[in-house]
Amino acid sequence: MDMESESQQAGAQRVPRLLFISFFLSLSLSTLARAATRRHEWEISYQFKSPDCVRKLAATINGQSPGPTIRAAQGDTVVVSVKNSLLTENLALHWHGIRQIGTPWADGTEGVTQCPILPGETFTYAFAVDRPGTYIYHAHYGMQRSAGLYGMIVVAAAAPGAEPFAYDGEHLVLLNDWWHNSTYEQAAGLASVPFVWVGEPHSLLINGRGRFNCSAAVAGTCNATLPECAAEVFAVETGKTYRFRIASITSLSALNFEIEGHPMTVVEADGHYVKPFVVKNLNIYSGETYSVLITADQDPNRTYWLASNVVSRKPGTTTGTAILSYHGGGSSSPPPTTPPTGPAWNDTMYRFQQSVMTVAHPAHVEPPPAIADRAILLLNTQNKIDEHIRWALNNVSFTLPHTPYLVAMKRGLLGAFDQRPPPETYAHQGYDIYEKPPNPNATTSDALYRLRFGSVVDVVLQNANMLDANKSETHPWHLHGHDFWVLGYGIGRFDPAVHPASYNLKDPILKNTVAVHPYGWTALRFKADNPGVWAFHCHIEAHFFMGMGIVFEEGIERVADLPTEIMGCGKTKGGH
Ligand SMILES: *[C@@H]1O[C@H](CO)[C@@H](O)[C@H](O)[C@H]1NC(C)=O
Ligand SMILES: *[C@@H]1O[C@H](CO)[C@@H](O)[C@H](O)[C@H]1NC(C)=O
Ligand SMILES: *[C@@H]1O[C@H](CO)[C@@H](O)[C@H](O)[C@H]1NC(C)=O
Ligand SMILES: *[C@@H]1O[C@H](CO)[C@@H](O)[C@H](O)[C@H]1NC(C)=O
Ligand SMILES: *[C@@H]1O[C@H](CO)[C@@H](O)[C@H](O)[C@H]1NC(C)=O
Ligand SMILES: *[C@@H]1O[C@H](CO)[C@@H](O)[C@H](O)[C@H]1NC(C)=O
Ligand SMILES: *[C@@H]1O[C@H](CO)[C@@H](O)[C@H](O)[C@H]1NC(C)=O
Ligand SMILES: *[C@@H]1O[C@H](CO)[C@@H](O)[C@H](O)[C@H]1NC(C)=O
Ligand SMILES: [Cu+2]
Repeated sequence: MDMESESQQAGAQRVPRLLFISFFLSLSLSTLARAATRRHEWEISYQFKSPDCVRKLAATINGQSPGPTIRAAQGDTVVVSVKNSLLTENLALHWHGIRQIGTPWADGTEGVTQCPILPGETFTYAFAVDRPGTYIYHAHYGMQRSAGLYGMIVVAAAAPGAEPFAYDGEHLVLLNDWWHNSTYEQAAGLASVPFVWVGEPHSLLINGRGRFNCSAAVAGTCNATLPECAAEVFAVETGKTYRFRIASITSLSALNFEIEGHPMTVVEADGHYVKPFVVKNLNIYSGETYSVLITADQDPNRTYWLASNVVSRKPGTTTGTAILSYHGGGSSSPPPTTPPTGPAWNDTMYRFQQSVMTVAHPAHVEPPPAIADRAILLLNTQNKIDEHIRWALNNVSFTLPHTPYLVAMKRGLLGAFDQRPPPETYAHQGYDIYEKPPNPNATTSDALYRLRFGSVVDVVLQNANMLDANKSETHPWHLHGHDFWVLGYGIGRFDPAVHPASYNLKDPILKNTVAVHPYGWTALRFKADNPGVWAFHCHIEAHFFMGMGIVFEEGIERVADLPTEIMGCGKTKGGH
């Protein structure tokens, strides 16, 4: 049961004691006085689902995929007890966009912050939601997220009127892509020689609903009249303004989202208020969230499409659709038009411009530190290791250790991972980002970047050509444990002697996920002020699986005693 309950500091004894005490210390008394605790009890199991009318096993939360929405208010504590009933599969759940200040063990990143939750076990996550905004949760173990384990977190502002915009009603839009192949099939393909690629998604889902053409499905697996795969209907009333909270949890696809006939004013990105701008449609990358406002000012006697289209890769998937319905949702008839098809999939500059336009709301600017203590330049390349296709950063393709870094570092288990520091930079002057990698060979490593506590760190992500000629993809990079300022974007080769002069230090947006455009670069800055160990990786499920990530450590000595619940795998004794 998803027994959500609120209690004013009641029931603390139900949280594992260690988790709670450490967590308690990190909260101020004034916050405690008014904060509520939002409790959820989740059971994770495989069930037959037909999200796009085709029957497939999906990993569900209390029988649902997407899982239940977590609703809380700023300053609340969220407690989710997760029972793994997957029978033969481990599990970990990540709270995407929640910084886990004081609770680094609750980040839910298998191999980084915890051991996996074993079948039959229950693990309790407890963390504060310290900022209002739109967030996501999802599995963070293997490619489990693409099996359907995901949902939304909505944190309301603590005080009414605290937000720099107003609206009459709210809707949630959770975008995803979906395959009929199992995650095991997909992962085995990625790790095979020769490489087997699953291809473009079979469908695009909006709030877990899509539509596959049954005549193309295996006989007996597809039923187009199932209520489960009927398009979601979003109800509006004439003259009112609605906030749509939009999140993308795609495994692969960059998406463009449009509400036919209703321009959108972008007001929030990843939990931060945006200097409002109006778009006909919104580009959204995996791991990003936005809030947009629309006004219901069109002919109420017909319905309108909500449409999700693949961009950045040559699309092979039908538009994902839902329906906007006036008169409070009176009609669910399909609109009389064809669904919007979005911009040209290869129009990089169209997407680039929206990225550049996303800056902080004038009344909510948090200026970044003027200079950084350290700059890390990361060249993103596709490589080969022992004939396997991998992704690498500065020639290093990431692998997760068996002992979570948080445990290994706190307990001094030096043999648990590669102790050599990974490369800070690459030969940027001589590297032609438009050519196939001259030497595609790379190495694998589980080394991590150790950051001085409190230091200011710049990261520049440089995109490049893949193993195939004339090909460079968009990568949405996500940082755990922090938000970063987005200082700048470019297309072409980043030059550390030139481009930092053009950084936006005036009103950059803070985000937790950002796009690196094809053949482009993106520059970020963050403060290493959250004690813990934090993953930073491409949010494309296949890319992270193939090594596209790194890990940061900061202030490990300041992390409180770890809960034993996160331990029990890998090395448990010190030495080499
Ligand atoms: C996905 O499933 C289809 C149909 O069963 C199969 O032909 C294809 O090889 C599978 N792809 C992968 C990567 O396993
Ligand atoms: C479904 O596929 C069949 C066969 O390929 C095609 O004739 C039909 O037009 C398709 N239907 C839709 C709604 O796209
Ligand atoms: C398809 O689903 C509908 C609605 O649940 C059901 O009435 C119908 O029997 C199903 N068709 C088949 C062939 O299973
Ligand atoms: C919608 O339908 C109602 C009732 O038929 C009619 O009075 C109204 O004028 C129509 N509105 C528009 C914009 O066509
Ligand atoms: C996009 O691809 C089409 C062909 O598919 C080509 O005609 C067009 O020039 C391309 N546009 C851009 C911006 O590259
Ligand atoms: C990667 O390693 C190769 C040698 O194996 C070297 O030639 C190349 O310059 C390195 N690339 C980067 C980006 O460091
Ligand atoms: C890359 O590695 C392969 C085999 O591992 C080797 O045959 C090849 O010569 C290497 N390429 C370069 C340019 O060193
Ligand atoms: C890549 O692009 C260049 C320049 O646009 C062109 O000359 C070349 O033929 C292309 N190569 C391939 C394999 O498409
Ligand atoms: Cu990627």
